[in-house]
Amino acid sequence: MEHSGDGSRFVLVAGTTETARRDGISAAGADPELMVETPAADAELLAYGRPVRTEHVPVSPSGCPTPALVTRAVRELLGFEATVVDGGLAEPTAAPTVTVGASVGRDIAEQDPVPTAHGAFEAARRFGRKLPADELWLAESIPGGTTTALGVLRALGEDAMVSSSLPANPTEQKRAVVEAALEASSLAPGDAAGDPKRAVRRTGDPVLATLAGLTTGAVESDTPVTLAGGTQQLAVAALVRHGGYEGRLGLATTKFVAADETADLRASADALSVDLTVTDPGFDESDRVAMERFVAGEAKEGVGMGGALALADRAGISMSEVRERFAAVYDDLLDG
Ligand code: AAM
Repeated sequence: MEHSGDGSRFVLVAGTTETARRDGISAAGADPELMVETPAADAELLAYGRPVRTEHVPVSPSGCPTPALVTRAVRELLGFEATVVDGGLAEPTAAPTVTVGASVGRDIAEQDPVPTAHGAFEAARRFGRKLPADELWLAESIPGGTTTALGVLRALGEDAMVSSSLPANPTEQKRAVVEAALEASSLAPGDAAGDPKRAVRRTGDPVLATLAGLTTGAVESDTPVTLAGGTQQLAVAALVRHGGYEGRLGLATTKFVAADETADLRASADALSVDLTVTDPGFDESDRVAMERFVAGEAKEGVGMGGALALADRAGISMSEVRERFAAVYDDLLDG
């Protein structure tokens, strides 16, 4: 693997929320049983390019591969440094991980779903403050994560809507789950404004807590941060803003999220003063099934795909090279 040497470090926070067990809420795995393993497998794909301790390459119920394969393809082309933080994994991973004390998030309609939120936030903050890098690109993998992101946005009083790994966003189901979550914590929308740790503990997930801590720590030591991902990263931005940070925050995502009319990414990014970069891998120029599934609105984003594409673009790597490498990574794993 070549090294770009520009000091960009990619950090994947991988974890779980039992909110993903609800039928029809997520496509970040073939079924709710397999979804439990998705973040552990995504971490291995980023680190090694293949599952090692996990059994499967995550795919959606209709066969869309995990966006981790796109991020991995860019990593093979660029050679950026990558670190995985355990943001509440439910299954073992063979990827080396940094621990911050996060544990599995429970369903947000239960009481106190993320008891490790405060500790994980603070440990991640200390890590983010010291982590050597000229700039950080922060990514996530957590099935059900758009629903918990909605929970956090509502608890903070932000009216942004979230996207989905499914082509048809189950927005009504998400709203109902979030309403139940607020009720279980005796919160009205906006009650946790200015109190990000409370919001993420009561209606969020351990990955959001960890990402918010990492971002807060990084900017405290003047390391620029780009949040790599879609509307879950908007929730991270909201947490960091409600923590009092008013400086620069970047967000890099794919055109699949930007084109999702059930979420209004651009307006929400503006409202949070986030600098938005939208990338287009040109998958519509391919007739490969894996890329067609993304064009059909599946997956859309995840494991920092939009950020990886932005890094490729900045390094002058063409999207056709990225597509070629993605196809090679895919063939090696899923067709071979
Ligand atoms: C992560 N791994 C994935 C994947 N994601 N593997 C396959 N498909 C995906 N979409 P939702 O809230 O609908 O579950 O969407 C969020 C999840 O989808 C996150 O885990 C994100 O990284 C992505």
